[in-house]
Amino acid sequence: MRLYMSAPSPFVRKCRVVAREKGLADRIEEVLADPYANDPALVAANPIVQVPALVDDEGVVWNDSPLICARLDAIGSGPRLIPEGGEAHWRVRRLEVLADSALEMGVKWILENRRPEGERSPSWIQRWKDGLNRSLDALEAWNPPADPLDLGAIATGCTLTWIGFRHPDFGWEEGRPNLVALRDRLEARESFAQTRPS
Ligand SMILES: N[C@@H](CCC(=O)N[C@@H](CS)C(=O)NCC(=O)O)C(=O)O
Repeated sequence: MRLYMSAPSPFVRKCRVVAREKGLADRIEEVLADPYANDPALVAANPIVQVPALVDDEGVVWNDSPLICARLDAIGSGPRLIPEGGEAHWRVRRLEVLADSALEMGVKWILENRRPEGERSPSWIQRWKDGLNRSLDALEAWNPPADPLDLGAIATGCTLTWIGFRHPDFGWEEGRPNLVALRDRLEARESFAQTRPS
């Protein structure tokens, strides 16, 4: 399999962590591709021109980190990161959506800042910041467990580290001790240590 990736992408990181946790790292070739430069290999593989994109051994393209992570969870070994049934299944998926949505707001904030001077919208930036703060408060109240590991916690960990990486002055840790503890426990895992954003 081939995973198109960029080193800083938190959505990519979710997939790389899952690949390692599920014993699939040796079966996946990680290929660097810059979506914003319309990397030709990525354009050819993925019509959406986003990373992550997974091309499996049959040449089938899998887009979007939730779908890719679910696929890797299904075909890999070890305990399921998305419980297969019952309320536990939906809890993990809801948590993943909340963590990914927080991340999306952090990404929109970055992209708005990358617009040329004069095209940036302070009101949109404020909206993304407020949304990010509210989502992080919801995650803090949720207080996801790090053990047993699941995809909701992985998504939350990837979001937290990326927010600190891209928005170092935002100070997300302030008043969120549960999330700080979760981040620290997850980052101590080998799968997280091998995939830190750079
Ligand atoms: N919902 C997607 C989001 C992926 C995403 O936003 N990737 C960014 C990099 S972090 C990207 O490729 N952006 C290029 C673009 O949107 O043109 C997922 O979960 O995989």
